[in-house]
Amino acid sequence: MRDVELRLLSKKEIVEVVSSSDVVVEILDIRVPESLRNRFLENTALRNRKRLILLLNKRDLVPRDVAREWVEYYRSIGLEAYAVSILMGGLRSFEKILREYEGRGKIYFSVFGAPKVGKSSLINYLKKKRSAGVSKYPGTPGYTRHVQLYKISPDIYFIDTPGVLSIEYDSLERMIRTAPPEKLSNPVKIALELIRRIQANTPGSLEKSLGVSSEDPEEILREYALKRRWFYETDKEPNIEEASRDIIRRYLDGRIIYYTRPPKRDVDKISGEEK
Ligand SMILES: Nc1nc2c(ncn2[C@@H]2O[C@H](COP(=O)(O)OP(=O)(O)OP(=O)(O)O)[C@@H](O)[C@H]2O)c(=O)[nH]1
Ligand SMILES: [Mg+2]
Repeated sequence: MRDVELRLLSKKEIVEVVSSSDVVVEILDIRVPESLRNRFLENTALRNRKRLILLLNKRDLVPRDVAREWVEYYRSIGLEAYAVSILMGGLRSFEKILREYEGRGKIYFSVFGAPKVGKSSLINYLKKKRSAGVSKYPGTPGYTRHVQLYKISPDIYFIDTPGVLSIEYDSLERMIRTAPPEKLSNPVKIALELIRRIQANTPGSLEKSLGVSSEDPEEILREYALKRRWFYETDKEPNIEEASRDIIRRYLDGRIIYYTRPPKRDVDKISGEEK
């Protein structure tokens, strides 16, 4: 059932699009960037000596210091990263990069990212901003026929990929992002794990966002269903499935405050001790 409509990029397609581009943009959700990184894409870009840019999007959903910590973290491991908010038009750093390339001949940017990180929003934003130069060319030599090319200025082209990146290392994010909440077959199990993560990373958030006071994840689901007056028709018990779907939806659209922080680098560890 799941995954039917989702078109995942194959490794072959990733390699093809990366080879056809000069700059590779990987969009991540700044709330959970590590869960959504795609190492295959990053390695392919770096191995092919392409400029790799991480756009940590949805900056508006996290506190300023958290955004800064993530940017510093990625820079500390040698990656070029910027915190942006495509929705709010907060893209100054990225637009500066685009300007660097103006007038230097044709340049191709490709945009990748897991589902719902903001890939289409970025392309739409850039197209609108430069509406005078917008045109769309389906398929050009070297790309798969589904790849689309957008011209956003006389020299700058964006390659829009026909699918999304697979989420390699986080099965919870994979489940949440590959089907709409109403189609999930096990929403309760997913919501319970999500609640545990929210409690561990942003304590106090569920109380604030949902108005629940329970601590136990299953109790939270019951309490929230009661509060919203969602009951099963059969036995009139609180409908925890509906509550689960609602919580998943609220996480996706940012109505629940939830974000992670970068791993702390262990300063006490003697360097070279572990590899
Ligand atoms: N809060 C916030 N939401 C954003 C931002 N950028 C995009 N979104 C929202 O994130 C959702 C997904 O955006 P899309 O542009 O459709 O994401 P996508 O990566 O193209 O998604 P798929 O095509 O499904 O893979 C939309 O509801 C956007 O409005 C942002 O900077 N902040
Ligand atoms: Mg899209």
